[in-house]
Amino acid sequence: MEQTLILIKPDAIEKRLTGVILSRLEALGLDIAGAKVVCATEALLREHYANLKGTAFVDGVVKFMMGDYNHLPDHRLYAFVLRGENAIARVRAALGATNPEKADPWTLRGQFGCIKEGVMQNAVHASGSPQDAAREIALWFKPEEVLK
Ligand code: IDP
Ligand code: MG
Repeated sequence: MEQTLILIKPDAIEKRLTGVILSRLEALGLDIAGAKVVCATEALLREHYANLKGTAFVDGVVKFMMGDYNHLPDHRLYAFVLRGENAIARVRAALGATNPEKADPWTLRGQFGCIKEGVMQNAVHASGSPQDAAREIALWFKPEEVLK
């Protein structure tokens, strides 16, 4: 059984899409094994996106993830651990491509994402590999916050 980290991003929170996104992922047969509201610090986000270090867009991504491009009263993100057979690949397929303008129209990013001010506002994060999932779940959740 695989686990994957999901983050509902500020654009989706602002548009009140959290329930829609979760329900689409639950419909894949995945279970919620962890759930929390997180006011992410810049340090946490830079650690989460360590693979983007040195790119021209990392600062914009971090600002976006802190809600700077949306109308939110705080830095909240909604974090989930979902689990199920082949959860990582199946959730990524449901999300679609990173660039919402290139994502297939039946995917979450294709339907709900957009590019604004040069920043990809792509609604939801999901781990890309088992190694990423393990690293990201440990970053966002304490062990006792995730069902065994
Ligand atoms: P992913 O979210 O599909 O796994 P990553 O390559 O891990 O994509 O990049 C993380 C996030 O950084 C993306 O979701 C997107 O918000 C942003 N990003 C990725 N590539 C670009 C780019 O070329 N320009 C602007 N933002 C990008
Ligand atoms: Mg990624």
